[in-house]
Amino acid sequence: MNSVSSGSSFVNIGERTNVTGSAKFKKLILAGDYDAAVEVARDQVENGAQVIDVNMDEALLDGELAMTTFLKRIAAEPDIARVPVMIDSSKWSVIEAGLKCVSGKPIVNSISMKEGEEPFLAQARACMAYGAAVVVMAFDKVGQADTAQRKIEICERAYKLLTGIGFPPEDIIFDPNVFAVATGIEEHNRYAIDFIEALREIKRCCPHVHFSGGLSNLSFSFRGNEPVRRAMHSVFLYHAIPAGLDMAIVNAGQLDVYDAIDPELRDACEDVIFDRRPDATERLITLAERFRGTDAAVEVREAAWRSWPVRERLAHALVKGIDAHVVDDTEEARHTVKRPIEVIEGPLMDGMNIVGDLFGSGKMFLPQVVKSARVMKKAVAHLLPFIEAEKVAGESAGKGKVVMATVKGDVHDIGKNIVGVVLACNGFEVIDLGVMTPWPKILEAANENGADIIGLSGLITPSLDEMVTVAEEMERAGMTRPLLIGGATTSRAHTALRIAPKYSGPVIHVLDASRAVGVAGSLVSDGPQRQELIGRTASDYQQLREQREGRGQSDLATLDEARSNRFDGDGAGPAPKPLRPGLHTFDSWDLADLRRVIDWTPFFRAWELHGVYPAILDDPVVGKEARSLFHDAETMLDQIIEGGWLQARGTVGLWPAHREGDDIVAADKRLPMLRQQVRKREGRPNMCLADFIAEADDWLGGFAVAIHGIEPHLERFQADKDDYSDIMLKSLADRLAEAFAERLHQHVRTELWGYAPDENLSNEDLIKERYRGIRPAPGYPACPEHSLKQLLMELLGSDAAGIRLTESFAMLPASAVSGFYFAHPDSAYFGVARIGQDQLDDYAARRGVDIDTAARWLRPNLD
Ligand code: B12
Repeated sequence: MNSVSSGSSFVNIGERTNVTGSAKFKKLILAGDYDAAVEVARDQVENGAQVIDVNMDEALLDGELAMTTFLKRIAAEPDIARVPVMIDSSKWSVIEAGLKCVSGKPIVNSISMKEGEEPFLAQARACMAYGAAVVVMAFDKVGQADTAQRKIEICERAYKLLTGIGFPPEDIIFDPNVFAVATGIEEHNRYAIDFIEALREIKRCCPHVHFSGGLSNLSFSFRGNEPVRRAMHSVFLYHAIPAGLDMAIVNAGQLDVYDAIDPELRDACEDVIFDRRPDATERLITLAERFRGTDAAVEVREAAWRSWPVRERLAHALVKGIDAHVVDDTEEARHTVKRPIEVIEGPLMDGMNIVGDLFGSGKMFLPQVVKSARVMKKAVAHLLPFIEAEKVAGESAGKGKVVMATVKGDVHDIGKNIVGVVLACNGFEVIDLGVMTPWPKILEAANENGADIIGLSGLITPSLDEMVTVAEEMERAGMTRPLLIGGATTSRAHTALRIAPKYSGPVIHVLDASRAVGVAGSLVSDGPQRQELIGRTASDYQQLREQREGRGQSDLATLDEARSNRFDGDGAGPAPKPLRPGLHTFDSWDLADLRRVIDWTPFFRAWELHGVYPAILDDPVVGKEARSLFHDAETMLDQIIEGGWLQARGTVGLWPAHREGDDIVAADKRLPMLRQQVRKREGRPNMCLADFIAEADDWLGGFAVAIHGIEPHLERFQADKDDYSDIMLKSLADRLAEAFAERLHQHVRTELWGYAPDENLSNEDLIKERYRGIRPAPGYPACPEHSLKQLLMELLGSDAAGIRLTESFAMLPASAVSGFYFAHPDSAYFGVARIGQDQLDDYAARRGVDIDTAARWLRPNLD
């Protein structure tokens, strides 16, 4: 339940497939439009419902018929049928009819003791016979339980009766009745707090049970005021979940992040829920009017800070990342100084210094810094025309100038952009040349702008060579300015061994954005720290080189020896013939479907928030920022999906294949694979992907996926100086690309190849790769040579997922993944690691290229 930030295993029960709660659903069912009604269910599941509540209690309907028709229809939809159904009716006959036609474990909503204990137990026995869990309402012959004491007393009695007939306690879900609060009737004031208190006590005295509740009742007196209802529900859940509430019937999309709710409204809701003051209802009613028709969670209120002096307002806006007033405030500040540049040098830089200090001391996190940068950029953009009008040439607003670029052949730039933003926040002027930048352009830009530093970025290994080229060209041009190296594929070792020796100026590898500021700061300072850093790094790198020279390389087996120690998987026989061999193209895979299988942990890592999702949302240090970032990500995903911003295109091929030595021959194309050569312990094979393919009559799959359509949106964000949204969209597109690779692989296993038709895995299982088969990608350690992408694309046809390869075999669009499918039951990932000259020669011959080219492509595996 991320939207209310509990991070627990809370379950949302979708409430739209209920004729009593949804006018739209009722209309569809009354009209017999079951196709459209099924879509309502799908929509719920896509929007995060983990159970769907189905209710057909409508006087004009044959409830039993409607229930069974609908349940049968959704049972035939795999993406809906994977979530349990809650059969909801006040009529037992409708429930029983429903129980007869659900597969999987159903939940009955509900039974109670309102007719007495005997009928209650009879219904419970019937549920038990169907293996169903039951919602037990706190209701007896006297009526619905309203006080904490009555709730506890009824639930305890029901628990004893149910466990007495052998009903599994973990299948009991108590609903202790959520009633409306803030109704103006004094007796209602304790309804919410009584519910929460009762949960705690029932949980204690009835072990293993679960709790559910219908949330909409709570805010009934605020009908028509959605923002206030959402806030009340979110606040209520925030407190009820830790007390034991496991699930609730709720529209998951209509909850707010607790921390993002306007504090005044949040307090007022808490006053009501906890019955904290006699005038709580009155105050909430008064306040509610202010929020009618607004979005309480995101509204940036005109708070006290708006009356502060302009310098302080600017600092506050920068630190908090609020851009709503920054242009007005900058304009006001401009009138208080002689020259517009002084606004930048004065209040704006003061604000950014605070941001830099907070980030440097770990009190502020990257997403906040990026939001601050957006405010700064807007302010500077407003001032620029005035500064230019003054025509004072050669003036720089910052500490120093950095020219940054992702090198030729490489396409990814999230990391570089983050570094750029962080440097800009710390007073540097950053000239970002974007991606696929050839070296002449980098040198030219550095000269033209009088840059103090050049920074290079690269994601894939071929970029390492390109960085060496840039260093060589800087040397040839007689440059002396420092060269910074960064990006996922770079390392201190590669920088020391290969790049630094080519350039006599300072060369420094920078691990991440937070370190970039210190390094760049020292490099532009006049003080001793510049020489200190340069000297320290140079001797550090020298030491590394000496160590490498002195150190004997790990012992390699000869290629022949490695081959005779191959992995023998032939016992398993060839893979089954795919149900649908050949090529399959998907022009626009449903993004809402992909959203469900996103692996969020790398998303947070990209924003330098370290931790595993979902636990990160509750992390004591970064939890608050993680929740806020996640909220923004979810909001943008809604926009991406609803606005059709992006398209997921994919191609799959399933080809007859066989092994010839270390080559895989698929559909007559030879794919040379690399074999581990590092000597292994006794009994450990020297692996090669070809080992997973039989010598005859086997099958190999291949795929490419890409997320298209990002450019106009990035352009819009760039025009709006909005780095935060720019980086957010790119990182979401990457997540969607990876989710698509995961989802397509699942589709292949269960349907296209079909060797695992009954596989039914949760997202966590998918992330942990608990399935048969692997999908190594060219560039990943089992298959490290990037040029195989060329062969893969040829196999996949002329327009595989609309992907184009650069000269370094990077894929465009940037959010793209491609790889091979192996179905062998023992197939597993491994790293090829270092190979010998014998394998290099052999590979060059098999791949049909000269040794130099092969050596260039395999450089990281040769060192
Ligand atoms: C997420 C991810 C993806 C995502 C998105 C990539 C991205 N965001 O850039 C997707 C799914 C699209 C992807 C695809 C591929 N990936 Co990938 N991917 C990763 C992963 C897991 C994380 C990269 C990431 O986003 N990090 C977060 C960002 C913010 O960090 P960053 O880019 O490193 O930047 C930070 C620092 O490096 C530094 N920095 C960066 N630039 C600069 C510049 C300067 C001047 C300075 C000072 C500092 C600096 O500061 C940044 C902020 O802290 C890495 C593995 C890993 N753990 O690094 C593999 C990895 C980068 N991918 C890899 C590969 C091979 C691929 C593919 C080729 C696979 C394929 N065949 O499909 C494709 C290529 C895509 C393409 N378009 O061509 C390899 C690359 C190594 C190699 N052998 O070439 C890696 C290292 C995995 C591995 N272990 O093999 N990938």
